[in-house]
Amino acid sequence: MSELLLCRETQSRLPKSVQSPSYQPIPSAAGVLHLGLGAFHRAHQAMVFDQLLRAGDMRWGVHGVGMTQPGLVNKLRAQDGLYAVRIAGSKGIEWQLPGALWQTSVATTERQSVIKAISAASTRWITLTVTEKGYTPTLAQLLIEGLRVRCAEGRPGLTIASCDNLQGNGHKLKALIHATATPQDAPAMKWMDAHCAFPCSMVDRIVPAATPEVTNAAKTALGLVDECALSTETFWEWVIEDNFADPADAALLSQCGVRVTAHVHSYEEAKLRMLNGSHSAMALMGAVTGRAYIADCIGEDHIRQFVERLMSQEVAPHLSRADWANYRDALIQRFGNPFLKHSVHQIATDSSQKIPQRWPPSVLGQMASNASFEHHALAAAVFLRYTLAKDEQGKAYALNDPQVSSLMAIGANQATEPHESVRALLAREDLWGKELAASAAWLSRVSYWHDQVLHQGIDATVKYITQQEFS
Ligand code: CS2
Repeated sequence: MSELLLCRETQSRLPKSVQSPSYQPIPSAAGVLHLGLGAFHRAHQAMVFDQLLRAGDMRWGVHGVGMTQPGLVNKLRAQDGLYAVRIAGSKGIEWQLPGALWQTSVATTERQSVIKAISAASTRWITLTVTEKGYTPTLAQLLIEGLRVRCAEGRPGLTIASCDNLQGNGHKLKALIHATATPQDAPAMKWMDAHCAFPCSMVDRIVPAATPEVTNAAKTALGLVDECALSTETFWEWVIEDNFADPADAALLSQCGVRVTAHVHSYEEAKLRMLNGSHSAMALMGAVTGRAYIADCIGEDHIRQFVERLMSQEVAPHLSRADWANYRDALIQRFGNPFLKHSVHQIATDSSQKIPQRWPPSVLGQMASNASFEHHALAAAVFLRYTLAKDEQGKAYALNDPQVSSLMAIGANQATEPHESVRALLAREDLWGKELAASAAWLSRVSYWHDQVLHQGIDATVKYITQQEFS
C-alpha cells in the first residue's frame, strides 16, 4: 500500500468515493480565525465553512490556531491543511475531506501571526473552542492585543463566537475581555462594543480524539497516509444567536443547516445537561468499572436505564426545549455508535471544569420543585470514587484535571473516612455553586450513594437505583 502522505499534491490520487475539495486555498485570505484547533473544530465548524467554500464563497477559509501544542499543527502543515473525516452512522460510513483549513499557527510560539490575523482585512470571524479551562486572562489578552491593532487600523468589526460547552458562552467571553482590559485599552473596548458581535452558540457533534484505528482505516480508505484523520458521527448541530457583525451571515449559515435563532439558551441548557451531563456520569462510571468507551457503558442495560432516568426524571423537567424526549432518544442512539470509540478517560478529563455546567442546575431545579435528585447524587458519589485513580479491578489510571491535586487529596481517605471525604468534596463552591455546597440534603444523599458505591460496587449500585421509584 502507498506510503504517500495526503497533501494538495497527492489529493488527485484519492478514490472517487471520497468527497474532496474542488476549490484552491488562498492562505493569505482566511476569513475565519479559529482558536483551539482540536479534533472538534475540524470535524464540525470547519466542515460547515467547507460547504460555504464549495458553494464558491471564498470568505470562509480558516486560519486555525493550536493554543499550546505544536505537534498537530506540524502534522497539518505537512498535509497542507488537509485531513479526512470518517462519518459513521446507522446508514453506513462515508469519508470526507474538508478543505477549509488554509493557514495554521501556534499561539504560544507564533503570537504575532495570531495578532496579525485578528487585525487582517480578510478576517471576518473569530471562533473559539479552547475548552472550559481556556477562558483565562491570557486568552483575553491575546484577543485584546489583536483588537487594539484592528481598531487602530480602522478595519470593520468581527463576529467573535465562543463555541465551548459553557452556558452563555458569548456573554462569558465578552465579560472576560472587559474584565481583563486595562485603562489604556478603553478606546479598543469602545470600538469592540460598537462593532463586534459576541453571539452565544451551541455546537454539537461527538468527535473523539483520533486513535491509531482511525489512522489505519484512513490509509485503507484513502490509499494515502493521513496522520490527522478523524472519526465522527453523522449528526451535527450548530445553534447560534442571530447576532453577527455582518447580519447577512445569518442567511448564509442557515443555508448550510446551521440554526440561527434568538433562543439559543434553550438549546444550550438541554445540550449541556442532557448530553454532556450524561457523558460525564457515564465517563466516570466507565473509568471506575474499567470500561473503555461510552458505547461500552450505554451498551449495558443498567447504565442505559440510569442515563434515561437521569435525563427524563431530573434534567427534562427544567428544560425549555420542548422536544426533549426525541432529543433524549436520539442521544441514547448516538452514545451507542460503535464506530466512535469515545474514550471515557477523554470525557472524564477536566471534570472539575465540566461538572459545574452539567449537573448542579438540574439538582437545584429538582430541589426547588421538591423532587428527587438521586441519580445526580449517585453521579457525584461516583466522581468522588473516581478520584482514587484506581478502578474496581485495582488498575491505576491518571486523573487529568487542573484540580488534580486537590481532588486526589479530598478523595484519598474515602475508604476510612467516607463522610469527611464527601463533605470536603461537596463543600467546594467552585464545583457545585454556593447553594448546593451548603445543602444538607445534597450532602446526605451523596453520602448515602457513596457508601453504596464503596460497599456494593458501581454496577450493583446502578442496578439498584434503576429499580427504585422516586418522586
Ligand atoms: C464531551 C463533549 O468531552 C466531553 O466533555 O462531553 O466533548 C461532547 O462529546 C461534545 O460536547 C458533543 O457535542
